[in-house]
Amino acid sequence: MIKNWKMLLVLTVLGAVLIPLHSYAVVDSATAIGVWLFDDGDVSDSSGNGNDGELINGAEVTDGGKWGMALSLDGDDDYANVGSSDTLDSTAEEFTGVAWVKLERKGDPHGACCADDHMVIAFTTQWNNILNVFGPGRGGNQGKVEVGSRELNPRWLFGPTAVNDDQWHHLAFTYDGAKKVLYIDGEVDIDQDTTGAFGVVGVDVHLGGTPTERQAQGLMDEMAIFNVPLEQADIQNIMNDGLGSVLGLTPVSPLDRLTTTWANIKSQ
Ligand SMILES: [Ca+2]
Ligand SMILES: [Ca+2]
Repeated sequence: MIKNWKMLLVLTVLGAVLIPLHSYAVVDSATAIGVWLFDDGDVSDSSGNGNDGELINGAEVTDGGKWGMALSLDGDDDYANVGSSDTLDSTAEEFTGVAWVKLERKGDPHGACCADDHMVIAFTTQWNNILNVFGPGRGGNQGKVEVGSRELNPRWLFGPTAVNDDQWHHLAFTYDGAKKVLYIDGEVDIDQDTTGAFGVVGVDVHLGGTPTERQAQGLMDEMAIFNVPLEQADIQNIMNDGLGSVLGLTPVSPLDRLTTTWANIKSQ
């Protein structure tokens, strides 16, 4: 009886181990310009492009991420500065920015409408290629997500869904030269006809805030920038399986997993 039970468990585990392998590396990792997983306790770039970031004003990398560790931000002055690089420069018409966010509801606004927003990804300081969550200065629109860029027409737009509920939400902003699309938790929140090319050369990339305003309050994880517009299915794969798996950055040997699993079963 016990033997049968163990065999059933082994077969179940075999299936669970082998079937997900098909979902690995479904997005071409060469299209990822910067990938920040925070799992090494810092803002190192896993894309291979060397776009490592620096923690500013006390920003930390902590446990409690959506996957492993995450960027932790105090809502006061924290952010991460990735800086600029040849690979981050863009004069093209294609872009994707993705992030998991777990944002708190901020208190009373301190300054102008936008100063208390939660910036997620931005090429600042001219509000290029932004993924931004509205703060208390936005009144009834607090918590809604804004995407866009100064060079585009129209420039920016926010959608109907609020995300500042201290729960994890997956955000993705894509632009393909004809439309800008915002996905929240894998579903379309904005789909707007848009034209224009990016003109961000030598512009610093900031995560979780900017040097002067819009410093987010909460956690961010699995952040990345791509030089292509990802499809909805890609976004959903990233959300469900994690960037490391979808980009093939964290390959797991099935043999290692089986050996470990079998050892665990035998020891019971
Ligand atoms: Ca601080
Ligand atoms: Ca992480």
